Amino acid sequence: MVETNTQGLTAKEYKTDVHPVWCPGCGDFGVLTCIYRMLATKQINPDNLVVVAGIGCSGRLSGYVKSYGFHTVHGRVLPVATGVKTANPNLEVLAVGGDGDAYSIGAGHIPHAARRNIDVCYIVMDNEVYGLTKGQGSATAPQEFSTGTTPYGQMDEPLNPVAMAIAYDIGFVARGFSAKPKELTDLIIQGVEHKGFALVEVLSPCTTFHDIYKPISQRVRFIGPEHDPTDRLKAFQLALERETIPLGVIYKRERTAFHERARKIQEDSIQKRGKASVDEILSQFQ
Ligand SMILES: Cc1ncc(C[n+]2csc(CCOP(=O)(O)OP(=O)(O)O)c2C)c(N)n1
Ligand code: SF4
Repeated sequence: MVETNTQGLTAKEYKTDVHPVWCPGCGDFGVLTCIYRMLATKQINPDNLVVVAGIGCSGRLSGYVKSYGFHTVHGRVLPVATGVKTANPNLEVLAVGGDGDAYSIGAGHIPHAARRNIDVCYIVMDNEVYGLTKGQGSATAPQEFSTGTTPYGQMDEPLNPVAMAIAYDIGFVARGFSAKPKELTDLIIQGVEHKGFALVEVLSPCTTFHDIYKPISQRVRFIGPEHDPTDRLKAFQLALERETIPLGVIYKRERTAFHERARKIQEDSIQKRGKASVDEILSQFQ
């Protein structure tokens, strides 16, 4: 059980002294605000919180939250978050990063985090571009998006992260929009409360290299109460929708988390073979 505090911290009190270096209007500001609000709502003790961040503009986020932080190498958020949570399951572990970090270089880690069902909420700030390196197309960039390195548009088709997440059977899959902070805060709260791996895919536009606020705002819609997120086929239908961009909890499945299974295996093996020190185990191989 993750420890909470009773000190009544406000959202503002989760800010650090480091001022965000993001460009004016960057969607990541909205995501950061929602994270502060989630932390205040849940009264998470900063001493008990670890924010693991990828590389990119979005990766700066770990420096802005009063917590332990780990600014990893590019695309390695999930392995680090898995290690932190497994070593100390009492910690609340938030993983954050961009679409380049998550769905390009780091994409290979997602199915395994899903299989293991690590108890980590992963917030991906998807701006369809590599912001930090000045605007190359990422794995979610639409084909018509031309950049300095791809002046005739993207050669590859974009990934659909929500469909991919449902296919990998991630236990909590939601999509939010940085310009809808009330709803996004609620999604992040639900993602953190989910006991297992949660992916909150956030449309978080890059105002400098790929400003898609307007077209996104015109297409988003909130999923109604008629949607049953435990229905995987219906979840796929929402993920594949093209006319609009559905926002909300798209897919849910409860199952045992990785650290719980690891503990069970540990207990079973102690019961079967007894406790031994590392030295005693190593001595068997000498
Ligand atoms: C191994 C490695 N390859 C490439 C880079 C260069 N690099 C830094 S950030 C980045 C992409 C960032 O894009 P994204 O994850 O979408 O984050 P954003 O800046 O858009 O928030 C790349 C390719 C790197 N730092 N490390
Ligand atoms: S370059 Fe784009 S993603 Fe990076 S801080 Fe500026 S607006 Fe945000």
